[in-house]
This record gives sequence, C-alpha cells and structure tokens, in this order.
Amino acid sequence: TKYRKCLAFDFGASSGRLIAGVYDGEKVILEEIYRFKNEPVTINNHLHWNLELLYKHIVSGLEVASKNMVEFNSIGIDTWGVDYCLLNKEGQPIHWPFHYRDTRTEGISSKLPIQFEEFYSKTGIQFLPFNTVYQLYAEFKNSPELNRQAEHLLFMPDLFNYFLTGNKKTEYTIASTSQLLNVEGKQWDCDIIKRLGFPKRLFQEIIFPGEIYGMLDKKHMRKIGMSNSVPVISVGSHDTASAVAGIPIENEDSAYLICGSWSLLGLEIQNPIVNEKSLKESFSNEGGVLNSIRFLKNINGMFLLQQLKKHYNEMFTRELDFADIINAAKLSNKNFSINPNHALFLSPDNVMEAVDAYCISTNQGKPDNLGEWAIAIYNGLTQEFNNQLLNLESITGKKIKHIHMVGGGIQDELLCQMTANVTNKKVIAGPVESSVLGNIMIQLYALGEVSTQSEIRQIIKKSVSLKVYEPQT
Ligand code: LFR
Repeated sequence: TKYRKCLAFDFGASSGRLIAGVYDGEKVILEEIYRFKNEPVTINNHLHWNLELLYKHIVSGLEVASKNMVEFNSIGIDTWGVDYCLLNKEGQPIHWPFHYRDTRTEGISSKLPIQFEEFYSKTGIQFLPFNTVYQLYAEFKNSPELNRQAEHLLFMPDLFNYFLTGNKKTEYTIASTSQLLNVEGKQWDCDIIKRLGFPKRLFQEIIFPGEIYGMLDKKHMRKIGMSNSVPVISVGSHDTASAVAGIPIENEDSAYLICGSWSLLGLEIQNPIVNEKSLKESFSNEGGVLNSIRFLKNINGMFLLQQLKKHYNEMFTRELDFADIINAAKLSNKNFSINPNHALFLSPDNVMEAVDAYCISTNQGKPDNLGEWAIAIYNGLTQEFNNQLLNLESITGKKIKHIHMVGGGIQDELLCQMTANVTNKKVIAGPVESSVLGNIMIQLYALGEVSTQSEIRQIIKKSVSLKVYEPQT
C-alpha cells in the first residue's frame, strides 16, 4: 500500500490542534503539527468564540502542514457541539458565534411552545439548556430582525468547512446536537422548525460522515502554497462523534467515557432508544458515524478542574498546575462531594464559591483548602459517572463489562483510578487523541482505504497503547 496522510483539525472548548495521521496500510501514526488555545471573548456582555482567531489558526495550521509535509491527501474538521453561526445573504457571518455557556439562554426553555417530552420523542436528545434550539430561540426573540437578515445557519465545523470550500452544508452528527433533527429520519424536523417560527431557509442539506464536503478552494491553496487541491471530508464533525469512532471498543457491552471539558458517558448502539426511562434520565441519541447512534449522557468534566486551577491561581496569586491539584486532592482527608451537573457548576464565576455553596446547602460543611475543593470535584465526578452508568445499564438492559476512558482527561491518573474504584469496573484508558483518530479513520473511509466499522476498530487497536486500571478498594 502507498502511504496516506490525513489532516485532522480537532477543536475543543479550551484548545485546538491540527494532527496528521499517516496510514501505512496497517496502522495510523499521529504527528502533531499545530496546537493553539481557544479562549472565548466577552463582547457587549455576551460570551462569544473568537471566530477571526480560530480561522487564522486553521490557515496557520495548514501553512505549517504544507511546509512540513510533502503532500497530504485530505482534511477533516471536528469541533465541540451545539454552537453555530448565522450568515447573511452574502454568506457573511452576522456575528461571532455565541459560546454555549453564554447566559442568554437562561430561563428560555420554558418559553418555547413545545414541551420537552415532545422534543424528546422526536429528536431523542437530552435536555441541556444550551442546545442549539434554545440558543436560536433566544437569539430570534432578542433580535427579530434576524427573520429578514439571517439566510443560513452553519454549525462550527460546517462554518470552517464552508470557509475552506465555499460550500454550505450541514454534517449529520453535529446537526444531531441541535435538538432539531428527527432521530429516526436523520433529517431536519420540519414540523418543529415551523412551530418555533424559524425560517426554513436557514437549514442546509444534511451530509453524512464519509462523504466529501468539497475541495479546498484556490484561494487557500495559493495562500498555503499548494499546487494540487485535496478533498475536505465530512467526518464525524462533532468531536464526540469522532471520539467514539476513535475508541478501540471491545464489544457491545463496553461503555465509553470521553473525558474533556465534558464527560460523555455512553454506549454505541445501532438503533435509537427513546422511551420513558431514557426520557426520565435524559439520555441522548446523538448521531454517530457509519449509521451508529451515540447513546450518551453529558456530565460536567475537566472544565471544573480547569476552572479550579484558574480561579485558585488568580485568587491566591499562585502558579499551580494540574499535578499540584491532584496531589492536594490525594492528601485531603475530608470527603466532600458535589453534584457536578447542578446548575451552580455550568458557568461559575468562581468554582470554589460554587463548591462551598453546594457543600453548605447539602450539610457537608465548608471546604477551605485546595485539596478539599479538588476532592469535592473528583468525588462528585466519579460518583456521577457511577450513577449514570447504573442508569445506562437499567435503560439498555445491558451489564457493562468495562469502561473505555479516552480524551485529554485520562492523563489524570487519579481520575481514571477513582473511576475504576467507584464504579467497580475495569477501566481501559486510551487513546488520549481519540477524536483525532476517529476523524482520521473516517477520512480513510472516504478515501476508500477502509470500508467497515470493524476494520476501523482493528486499525485503531494496532495504532494505540492502552492502560488498564483495575478497581481497588
Ligand atoms: C464535548 C462536547 C459535548 C457537547 C459539548 C458542548 O466537547 O462537544 O458533546 O455537549 O461539548 O458543545
């Protein structure tokens, strides 16, 4: 076989990276090309993504890639979910995309003319106050002129793909996070869209993972000094979809836990589960690659530890890193715990104050040092992993054998070991870069190098090294 080189952009809520995957017919070797921070900006009291900077990072990443590599075969982009950009008739962004943690959606969900039960029966998506549908409803309510001005809606990865190719399409897995896609039909739910009063023209043709979004346009080829164009491939453009595609899942009873800003706990299934139990526990049926469904639940994640590091360092003018936080947590002899999915922890101004408030209101007393704040977060996260694992078992009727933990958060060994202990299940940790790997595998699929899910998983197994955590008492 000849070598294939695929470029994967993976945008998370706190950082982004461009990684090349080199496939030799057996396995994929990853090579990091470019990494950058993703920091939201507050404009006019609203939290936005820095669109200009993110776009510059895409171009810089491609420049570095084309300088370092003789040639590459394709590009794929995945990003965090739900966020979008509205474009005007000229195809220009009307404003920088809002951050899902922006507060404009507060209290909006009860104002919609459709009850959540009905949303769930049609879309199969868990309630998260920032789902696209609520963001869009809030935005149209605040700015009725959008009914005239807004012509197209593109999710973040669609937007970047559009910049690179000139084509406006919407990729299926990212669209599924909107709560506007019909879970069975895998198409826009026109009835919901009409009843919410959104202009139908906003919603683009749905394109599936493994299809071609378009060719890299001349303008970018010239800019980065390339003479032959390459396809921009529609991958699982929701980072979580790519992450699931990049896990060496052992069998149908293996749960996964993707550890990034969010923790996503779930199972890969073939047909959506939409029933009273799944509604009650608010589990999502998000779109997966190659006809799969991601049956999962959002649990708060590394965001809490990132915020703890940031707020603690600011407040006490220190420069602690994650290792210091982990050590402090280990040394703590008090056992505080929070519910990480409590509303207090969605966008806290100061996470230590939020932990205090939670602990006081639940009669645990008040944590007052780094270790105590940290252990409250570790206990809270891992206990919630266990609660949701039990829900997952009871909804699906499956007995989960072990948990695949992937994503940046698995570099935190305390988190992995505590997860094994609290759930009393074996944890198989790795790879860290599962989103990138899943992104690259779907590019190889589109290029005709692989053709089934099981082939993909075999290649992944050969490409990664894993670490096992057995439960300890
Ligand atoms: C993870 C993720 C989750 C989504 C959240 C917000 O990075 O994409 O799947 O619920 O971010 O977009």
